[in-house]
Amino acid sequence: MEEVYVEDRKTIRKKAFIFDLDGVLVFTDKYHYLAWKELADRLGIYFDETINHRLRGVSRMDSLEIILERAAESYTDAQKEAFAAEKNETYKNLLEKMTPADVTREVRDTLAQLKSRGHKVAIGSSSKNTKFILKQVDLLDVFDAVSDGTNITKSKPDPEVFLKAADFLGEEYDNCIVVEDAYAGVDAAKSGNMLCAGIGDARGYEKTDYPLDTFSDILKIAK
Ligand code: B16
Ligand code: MG
Repeated sequence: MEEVYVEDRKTIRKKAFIFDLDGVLVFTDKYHYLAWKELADRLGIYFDETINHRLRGVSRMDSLEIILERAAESYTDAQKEAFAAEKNETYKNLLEKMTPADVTREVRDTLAQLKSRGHKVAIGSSSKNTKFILKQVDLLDVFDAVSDGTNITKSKPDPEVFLKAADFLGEEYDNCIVVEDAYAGVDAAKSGNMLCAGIGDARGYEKTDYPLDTFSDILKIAK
């Protein structure tokens, strides 16, 4: 009897959605680029848009390591910490320019629709600036939970950020659908035993369960 009840409850349970931030809800890669470029130029290290693309979904320190691949000298951990802090200062000054107009009507309406259909929604982002960005674009109150770079020890492709988001929501992992734009994020979702919808770069990735042509396509998979 108990087993039937549990099974029934599972089948009627609404999926929860966990959204990556950068590249899905907002587009801050241009600001990351400008901030890393300023640092790289000061250090005399070559940096371009192609290298910047490799930084998508990757943590701040891992991003720095990618940039330093082209450095002529090696740096101490203390110097690397200082470089990352310097970049973040520049980046945060650029983020100050963001306003609610940086989130499309399509994104806002889709999130509202999901919530009105009874789905929980959370953020799963590598960024330590997540709450600052959400505040700038007036999305902070929309989410039931926020898991970000401040509450994890391992960044994507490790699933920790998404597992924490599910824990914060009180959801089982296999009842969550992650929405991602980066390969590292899709890998993280899949190794966390979650379903994954892919937009942008991740749309064509073979590990993506639901390719999205446009953000509102999420409503087609919201059951
Ligand atoms: P921060 P996401 C990621 O955000 C960005 O895609 C990635 O480029 C950045 O290095 C990372 O956040 C860390 O950001 O320096 O602000 O802590 O895509 O996981 O939302
Ligand atoms: Mg992303």
